[in-house]
Amino acid sequence: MAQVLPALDGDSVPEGLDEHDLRELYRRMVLMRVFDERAVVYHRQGRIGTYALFWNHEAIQVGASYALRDSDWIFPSYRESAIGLVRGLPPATVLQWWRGHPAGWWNPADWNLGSICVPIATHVPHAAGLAWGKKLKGEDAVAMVFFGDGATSEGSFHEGVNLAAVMEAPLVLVCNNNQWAISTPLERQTHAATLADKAAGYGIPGVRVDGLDVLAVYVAAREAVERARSGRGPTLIEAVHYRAAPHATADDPRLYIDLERVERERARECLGRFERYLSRLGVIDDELVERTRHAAEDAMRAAIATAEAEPAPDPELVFRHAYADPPPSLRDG
Ligand SMILES: Cc1ncc(C[n+]2csc(CCOP(=O)(O)OP(=O)(O)O)c2C)c(N)n1
Ligand SMILES: [Mg+2]
Repeated sequence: MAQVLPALDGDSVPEGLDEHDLRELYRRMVLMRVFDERAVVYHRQGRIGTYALFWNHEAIQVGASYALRDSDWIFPSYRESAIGLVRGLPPATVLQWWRGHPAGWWNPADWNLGSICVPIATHVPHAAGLAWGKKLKGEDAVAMVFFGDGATSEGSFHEGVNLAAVMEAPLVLVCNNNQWAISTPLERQTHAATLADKAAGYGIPGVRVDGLDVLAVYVAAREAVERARSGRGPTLIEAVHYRAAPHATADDPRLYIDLERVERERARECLGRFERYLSRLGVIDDELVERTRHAAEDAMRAAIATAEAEPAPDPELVFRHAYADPPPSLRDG
């Protein structure tokens, strides 16, 4: 099993990244962080529905997706609901999704971005199939699928990874190991020492990486993407951290989580850690930090206004794609 060492605690910059890349990674992380923080506030104000927080998962989502080209595909779970923002998907669209409005669904082919997947792991075979299809067509695009530690217990996970491995499909599997599946801890999920170890059973490489280190995640993803693109098949990346926010706005983790551990994890949160590293390197200063956060906050203010200005959908839409011939009870009702 390979191990990618964290880079942030030193001052080294991974080969191939320049100051522009570092600032862009920072901008994306701030955008995601501000989206998440504002979304929780909008939920509390009753302006969006139940919301799955991704606070402190930004390093995984931004680092891994930075290794992709726009022509590559991303398959998100609900935990990565806003990952399209890194490609310019309007935040209003994602807020619409959390409002349950049809305007929150995009055409995946417009952004090379799958729909937000709520059933655990069912998008892993979708991603494997798309990746295999790209290979069959002779295109050089790869697919990257995000899922949680709990997803590795699902049949769909096994089916998807196995298919991709056998077909040597260009797939990168990113497991966000936050060590909880709602209230089920990792040790009740698997007897394996690590989730990356599961890769051996499929005959593919497994990599463990610090999920709070955006650069380490990026380096691991870049290697996996290169491997996939050059026809050497899938890689399983296990990005390890510890969930430091509730599972979702409907959850009260105080009933089951180790609160002292959460406090320790919050002190190591990924954006502050990257910010300190970039300041040490002289890549960002206070003015840029302020400007970046304000730009993200302005974008979110505009996004919620746009989302709320959307007219309510036609209630008949619920039935439009459900029945070719509506039953009499609905037709006449
Ligand atoms: C097939 C299926 N079973 C059960 C659920 C209910 N459920 C929602 S989130 C969740 C936990 C998933 O945990 P994990 O895969 O670790 O992802 P995380 O939420 O930690 O990012 C479960 C069981 C579901 N959405 N889909
Ligand atoms: Mg989890």
